[in-house]
Amino acid sequence: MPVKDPSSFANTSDIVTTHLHLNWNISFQERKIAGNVVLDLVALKDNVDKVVLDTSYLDIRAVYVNDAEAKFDIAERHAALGSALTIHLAQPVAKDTKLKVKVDYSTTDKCTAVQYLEPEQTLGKKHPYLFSQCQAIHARSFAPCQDTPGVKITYSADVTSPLRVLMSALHTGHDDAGNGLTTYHFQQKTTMPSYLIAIAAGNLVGKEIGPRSTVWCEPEMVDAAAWEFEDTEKFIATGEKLLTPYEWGRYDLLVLPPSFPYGGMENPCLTFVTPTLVNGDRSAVDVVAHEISHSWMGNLVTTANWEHFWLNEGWTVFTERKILRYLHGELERQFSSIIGWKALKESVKLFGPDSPATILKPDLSSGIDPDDYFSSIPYEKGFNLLYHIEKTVGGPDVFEPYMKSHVERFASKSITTEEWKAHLFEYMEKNHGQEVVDKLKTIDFDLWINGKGMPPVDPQFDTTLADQCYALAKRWDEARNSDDLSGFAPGDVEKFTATQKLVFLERLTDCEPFPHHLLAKMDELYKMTAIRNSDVRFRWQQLCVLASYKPIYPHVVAFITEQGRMKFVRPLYRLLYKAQDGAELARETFIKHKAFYHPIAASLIEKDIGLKQ
Ligand SMILES: *[C@@H]1O[C@H](CO)[C@@H](O)[C@H](O)[C@H]1NC(C)=O
Ligand SMILES: CC(=O)N[C@H]1CO[C@H](CO)[C@@H](O)[C@@H]1O
Ligand SMILES: [Zn+2]
Repeated sequence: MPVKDPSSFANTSDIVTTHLHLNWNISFQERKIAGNVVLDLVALKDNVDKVVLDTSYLDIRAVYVNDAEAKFDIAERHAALGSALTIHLAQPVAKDTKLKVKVDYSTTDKCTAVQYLEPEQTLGKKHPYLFSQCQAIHARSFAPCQDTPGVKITYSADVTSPLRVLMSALHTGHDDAGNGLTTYHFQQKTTMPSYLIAIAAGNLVGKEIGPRSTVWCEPEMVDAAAWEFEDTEKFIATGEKLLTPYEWGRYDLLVLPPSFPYGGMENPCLTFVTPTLVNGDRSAVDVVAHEISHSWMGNLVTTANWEHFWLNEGWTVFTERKILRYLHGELERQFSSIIGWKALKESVKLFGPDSPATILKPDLSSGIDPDDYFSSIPYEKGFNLLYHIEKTVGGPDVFEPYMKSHVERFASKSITTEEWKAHLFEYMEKNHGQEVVDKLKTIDFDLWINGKGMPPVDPQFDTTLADQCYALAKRWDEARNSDDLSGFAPGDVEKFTATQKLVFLERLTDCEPFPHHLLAKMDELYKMTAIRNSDVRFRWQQLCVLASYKPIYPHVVAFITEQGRMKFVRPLYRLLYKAQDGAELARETFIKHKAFYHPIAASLIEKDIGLKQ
């Protein structure tokens, strides 16, 4: 029986979904999806007299149970969680009874899962586009369902659209539906949580990049994207070596339009990625290593509810850095971990070290929107806990076989932190005996899992690859008290990789805000404003806005209105809002471009700059 999910109304302790089928008609003109969902359910106990589903801003027309029209009611909306749809069964059913529930409905203009783009917002400018993002609790706004990661389902879909449709499933064929429409058929045979249902439709073309991988995007970008992501198969093969055979058949990538709010989303068979990764230098493909790692961590072994989200993300970051280690060595893993630590420090600072949002396993029972707690904390505090365990139990030789056992033990399940920990102890005792269990017991798990603020242990990562970046940052920090800048030259950063530039800038943002003449000099010598790598561009703009350096403001406005990745736009909006003469500019920019952003991003930015509570 699934554990209670504070972010869902579904009565999953009574009855659970096993399969979900979507019959959808897409209308770009009306900006809606209309059709029905068919749920296969099975009762877990006797005397079940209703089915409660999650919905959000849906227009529900009729409900059928085993083909007979059924009574239903829709509860008043909960601000974050949406409206419970209660379907009354004509007769109570006994344990193990199977039911087919069909709901006729359509989405509305308030749908938070789907963003519709006008042709002008796409690369080709000729066709509209739509894409979904369901994590954490938005699947309920495009289909009534038991919207909890505690329930794992297979799914299928028949989607009729004037433009090509892709989903997080295998494409099994398509038929001409007349009037210039095509019906696309999909099937996902591996069980997965509802938040991984995903769709995109638009002028999409594919280019093969590996034996099981195709890159999809608008034709204007497909060659650049195929080149950027050429290493995809290497990452998958490394994941398989480390863990278990890849289960999902295909691993395709979809490069989204610029308003996609995340770096990537691990939708099965079809990872969604931001176009900000396509830099022409393969410098940001670690996001692909991350999304591939989700094929095991998150998609196969899934969090039971959003309080244990770190089991998805902490484990995925840990696996992603293992892939880095296999391909580029331990020093690269350490370097990447240093960058993660910095992101963690910033998140803790943003929420405040005493904020409940800094807890690895936060309490969501008050009905808070899980999106409000989204940050680096589950990713990096989670990573650091696993890294600390790895060091404590004897390093990779002991830990890597355990990772595999974790996947084998929990594949196709949804688990809690407590279940994870019990298996960890069980595994170590069985394979390494009391000595290693005693080592594990030296770890203060309660403090790691339930404590606020930074992790209780400083990881002391190896700084070999960071030292040059730190040394250069130190020279600039010291130059603030000197008139002589002749010691700096373009050659200082000539041999730096994009990541080293990033770490150099990150170090500078830890210093006091810089005097403007130093920022001007740095830009003149290192051409910082012109760098296209999005992470480096972001850090440079952050450094300048922290110092209220006004020449950067127009570049910031350009960057936050040409892409909508929350990792970049949210901190820049917040900083601009606080910077000298920046508050008006931040608000004006947002109001003018609100329609550009994905609904999830827009709602959070509004909170960031005080336009909404
Ligand atoms: C989709 O639209 C067509 C044409 O209007 C209609 O016949 C069909 O029933 C619709 N499908 C669904 C699932 O609503
Ligand atoms: C999660 C869950 O099971 N919720 C509810 C489903 O309905 C029963 C009976 O009304 C409740 O007791 C559950 O709490
Ligand atoms: Zn992730």
